[in-house]
Amino acid sequence: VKQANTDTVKSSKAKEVKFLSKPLISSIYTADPSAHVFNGKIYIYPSHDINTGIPENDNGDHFAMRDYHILSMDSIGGKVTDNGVGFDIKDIPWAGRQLWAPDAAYKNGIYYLYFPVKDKKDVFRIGVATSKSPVGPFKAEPAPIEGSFSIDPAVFTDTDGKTYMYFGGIWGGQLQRWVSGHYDADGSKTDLKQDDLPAISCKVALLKPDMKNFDGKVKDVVVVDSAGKPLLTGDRNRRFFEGSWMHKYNGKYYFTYSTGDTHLLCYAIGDNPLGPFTYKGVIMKPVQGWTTHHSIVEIKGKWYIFYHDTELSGKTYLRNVKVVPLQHNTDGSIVEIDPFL
Ligand code: FUB
Repeated sequence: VKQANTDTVKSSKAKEVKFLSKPLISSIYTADPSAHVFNGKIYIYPSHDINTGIPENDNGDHFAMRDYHILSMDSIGGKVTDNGVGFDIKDIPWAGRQLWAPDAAYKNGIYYLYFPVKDKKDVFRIGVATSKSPVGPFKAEPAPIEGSFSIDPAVFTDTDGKTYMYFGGIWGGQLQRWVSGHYDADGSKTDLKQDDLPAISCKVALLKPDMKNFDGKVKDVVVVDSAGKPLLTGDRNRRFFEGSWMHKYNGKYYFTYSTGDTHLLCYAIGDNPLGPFTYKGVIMKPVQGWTTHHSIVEIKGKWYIFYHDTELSGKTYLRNVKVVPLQHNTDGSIVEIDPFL
């Protein structure tokens, strides 16, 4: 995530346009919506944006979120309930600052909340917390998931019961600082100036059956072009930046992600959850606001994309979540969405 604020320009322009969809909730600011259906009900696990007064910078310091409110609704278009604080940074023993985009999963009567937060050395790690209720309160494990780093966990359970975590984000999400396999505190702030190298990949790890540990090594999620070549760093309209998600449709694995500084949501298709994935196209054009982050979920036989923009505030760090239908064509391609009418 980067904080260059282009919102001022975009928000004044946005006053003249209509948005495709309305914010799901306006009493608090929410972002990065990870949506799931648990027991027939829709639950949304978003970031909870707050105004901290911290000046904007390229590391995203002003995204200094401190808790999560889990939202729920019985159906798309129905009443949205804010279930209050379900998890608080003060209850994470190892946390320093910046509680960013979460995800959740359910297994055997337990709900798992996965969250990225900077540790006390200012390094992003991913933690897990559990609850018997989908809306919390969640209790954090005493330490981050061993071997985890960076941001934006997205947890996918395949039809064979195996669960994978996709994670990572470059620039403010620090992924570029892990290319050696270890954290480089003095490493680059961005992926720029290395345009001819393969793009930095999103990461994926199989989760152990306990849902709290990685099973084996973290692997690269490689996105290739139609010729089978990995996308390059300079290919900024297509390369992975942050905010990944996985859904399975007609036996194919759809890896979707944000291109960050070019503000697109893209998709790439593979034959197995570990990839490689072949780049296919854009699923959503830029929204109002710098960041773009989504989840895709099937609800009662129809597919939806949850995302955020800055309609309510016009400020890049005070976002609001939305939902619109997502359409797969018969050939497996996805219909590109324009978030403005
Ligand atoms: O909400 C903080 C960060 O902004 C997320 O982790 C990124 O995906 C971007 O949406």
